Amino acid sequence: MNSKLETCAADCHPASVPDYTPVPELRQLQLKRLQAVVARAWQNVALFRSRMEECGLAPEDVRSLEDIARLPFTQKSDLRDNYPFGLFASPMKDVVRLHASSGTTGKPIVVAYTKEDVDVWTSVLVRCYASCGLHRGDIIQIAYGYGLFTGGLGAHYGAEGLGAVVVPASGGHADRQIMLMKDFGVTAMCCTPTYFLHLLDRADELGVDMKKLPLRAGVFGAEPWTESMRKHIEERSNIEAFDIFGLSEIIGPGVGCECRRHQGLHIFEDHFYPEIVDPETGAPLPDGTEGELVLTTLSKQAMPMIRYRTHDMTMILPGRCECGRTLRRIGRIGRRSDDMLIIRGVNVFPSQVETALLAIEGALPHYQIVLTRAQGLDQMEVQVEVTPQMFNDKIGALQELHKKLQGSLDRVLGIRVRVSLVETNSIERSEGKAKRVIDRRTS
Ligand code: DLL
Repeated sequence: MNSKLETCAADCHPASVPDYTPVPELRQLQLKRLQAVVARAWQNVALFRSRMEECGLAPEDVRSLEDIARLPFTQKSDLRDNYPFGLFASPMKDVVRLHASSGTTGKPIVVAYTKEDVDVWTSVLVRCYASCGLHRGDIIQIAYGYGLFTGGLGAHYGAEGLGAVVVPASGGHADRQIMLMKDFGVTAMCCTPTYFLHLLDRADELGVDMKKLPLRAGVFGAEPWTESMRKHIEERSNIEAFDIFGLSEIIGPGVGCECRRHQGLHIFEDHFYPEIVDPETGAPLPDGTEGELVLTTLSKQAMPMIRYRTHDMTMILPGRCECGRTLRRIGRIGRRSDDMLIIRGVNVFPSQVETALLAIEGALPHYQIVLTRAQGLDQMEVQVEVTPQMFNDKIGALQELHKKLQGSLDRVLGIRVRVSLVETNSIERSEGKAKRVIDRRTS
C-alpha cells in the first residue's frame, strides 16, 4: 500500500454500504431486479421481445438467477442496427441524457439515461472512489474526455456525489493539467493510464516532480493496462493506481473497480450481473476460467441490456476478497476477443507485447504494433521507445537492449517479430485511449 494513502479512512462513504450486502440477500435482490428488467425490456423493446419469442420464452420463465443463461444475447451490432433510438425502453420525455461511443466505422452507438439511471451511475462511481480510499475533501481532477464519451461526465458526477472537490479538466493540454495538479494540490487523477504516462513524461520535461505533489491516487481505465504498467506508474509518481472498468452500453465507467487489495475488480453486482461465456459457443464457463464477459443491467431504465456480449476477456475470480466486500470480482481485462491478431497462424494480443516489453529495463511503456503484408505473409513490427540516455549511450548498449527485447517478445509471443527501437516521443501520444495497432495490410 502506498504511504500517501495511509492516512485516509477507506470506505468511509455511506454509499459503499451495498458493497457488503450478505450474499443470499444480494442474490435475492438480483433475481427481483432481473425479473423486472426482463419484463421491462419485453414490454418496450421490440428486438428483445422477438428474440425471446424465438427462444420460446416469456418473462415469467425467469424464475431463478440460473435462468439468465436461457435468455438471448445482445450484441454491439444490435445497437448499430437499431441506431439511434431503437433499443430505448423509456419514452423520450423520461430520457435526460444521451451518450455515444465513436465506433471505428460508420455510425456511433447511442446510449440513453433516465434521471434514475444517472443517479445509479453516480452512486456506483461514488462506490468506486470509496473503494479507492477517496472521500470528501479529496481534490479529484478528471482528465477523461467530457462529451459524448462517458468517461468525463461519469467520473465527474461520481466525484461530486462523493463530496470531493472536482476539477473538470477534460482531456488534453498536458501542461495545463500539470499546472492544475500542482497549483490546486490535486490528490487524485482520473484518466486513461496511457495519458497519465504522458503527463509523467511531460512533468519530467517541465522539471515537476510528481512524487512531491499531494497526488496520492490514480483512477485509471477505459483501456487495457498491465501490472507492469501499474508498477511503472506507481514508482514514478508515488501514487496508488487503481483499475476502473466500464462500457457505454452498460452505463459507462463504474461497472467495476479495484479496492485497495488490488486483487481484481469488484463488479457492482446489485446493478450489473456478470457471466463468463465461451466466446466461440456462448456456453457459460465456471469461475476461475477465462472467457468473454457478458453483462446484464439489473436496474437500467432507459436502455436495459440483457446478456450483452462485451468481447472483454476475463474471469470471475473464485473466493472472497479480503476487503470484506461480498461483490464478486473479475480479473483485469488484458484483451478483447476481437483484438486478437493472427500473425502467421499464431494468436497475438497487444497486451502480451506490453508484458514482454516492460519486463526489460530501459524500454519505455510507449510502443506501437505495425502490421504489414509482404508476399502474402503478415509481418509484425513492434516499435518501442527507449530512454534518452540509451540513445546517448554507446551503440553497444542499444544493441544489447534490442537483443533483450527480441528475446522477451519471442518468449511471450511464440513467434519472431521485428523490433525497432525508436526515440523518445516519436510515437504519437493519445489524450484518451491509446492506439496500439497500426494496420497497414491492404487486403
Ligand atoms: O471506456 C468507459 C470508461 C471510461 C471506463 C473511463 C473506465 C474509465 P467505452 O468507450 O464504451 O467506455 O469503451 C468500453 O473499453 O469494453 C473495454 O474493452 C475497454 N475498457 C474500459 N475500461 C477498461 C479497463 C469506456 N479498466 C471498452 N481495462 C470496454 C481494460 C477497459 N479495458
